[in-house]
Amino acid sequence: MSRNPSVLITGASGEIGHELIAHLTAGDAARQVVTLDLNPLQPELAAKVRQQFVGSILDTQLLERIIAEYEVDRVYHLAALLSTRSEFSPALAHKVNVEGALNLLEFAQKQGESHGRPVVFFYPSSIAAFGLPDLATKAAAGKVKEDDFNVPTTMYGANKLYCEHLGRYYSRHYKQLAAETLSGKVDFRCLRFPGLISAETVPSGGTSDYAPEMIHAAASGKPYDCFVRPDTRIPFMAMPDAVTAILRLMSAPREKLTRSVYNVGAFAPSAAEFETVVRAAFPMATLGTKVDTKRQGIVDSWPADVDDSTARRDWGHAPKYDFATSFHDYLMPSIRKRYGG
Ligand code: AKB
Repeated sequence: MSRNPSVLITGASGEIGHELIAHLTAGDAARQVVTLDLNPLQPELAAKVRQQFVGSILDTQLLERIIAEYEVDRVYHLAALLSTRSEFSPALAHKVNVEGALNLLEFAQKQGESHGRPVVFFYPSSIAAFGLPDLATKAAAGKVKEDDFNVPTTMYGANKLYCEHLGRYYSRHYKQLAAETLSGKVDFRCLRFPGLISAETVPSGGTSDYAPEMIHAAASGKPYDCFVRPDTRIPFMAMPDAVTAILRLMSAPREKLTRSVYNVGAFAPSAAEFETVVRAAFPMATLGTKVDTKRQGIVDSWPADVDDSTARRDWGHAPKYDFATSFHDYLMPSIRKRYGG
């Protein structure tokens, strides 16, 4: 039983978890990290963490066991089914994305009541929480603010938007009719991520996956047909900037934060602009377009870009990589090493 302040990361074997573990376990600020995922961590990551639990966020007995063994004061709840997979299994998506998040918020509440300190809780929302009604409105809207167009068209987007409200409830209104004040034990902090691009992992089950899929396919010499139109435009971010944004938000003084949920952006190229830079990097790549009209409809409902001025003002969001440097300085060195060439 370890009563040292610990960090719990759910979905730790996923894209964001992969990079987050490396940051949280490095240097003098290293924290004791405990992970929970359906899939075991890769050995090099497993070696960095205090303990990995292989199991489900729906297993409340397992969560009770973690509460009994660890004193958690930070939760990074990354486990989720992404947008495309959620559309094929909407009831399962609700269980995992909503009931799972509720389980972790209850976990954090119990921990906060037990050790008396607020549990800082990170929750990754998504541009999928937005719903633009048509392409003309999307084009006219440009950079969308957090509170505009909150009408998601996917189960995943509805899950994300509702969990944003759940988190705000636990932070500010939890059991508001109880005799004693029980709210405030969870310090809920949330980022609405754009599409994320990692050099280390290829996402699965997302609808923004066309960009990372194109890059990794070209680098590995595989033909790839992009499933959205060339003019399709949504915001993206390099994975290192996503992790930096998480760490900056989580370490910001609570009094600096004017909201629980923040937009964060970096660059917003069209699919055609992605293809141009991929072709320039991999001239032999076999790239085409084969529009999946249903997945296209999802991406068309997402904003062309986001207004992240509040994040920049409140806690210093400042992505290191723009479109060009994300490709040339971040992706290409790692991808060439990974695939050779
Ligand atoms: C997805 O495509 O579902 C995710 C997202 C944009 O949240 N990458």
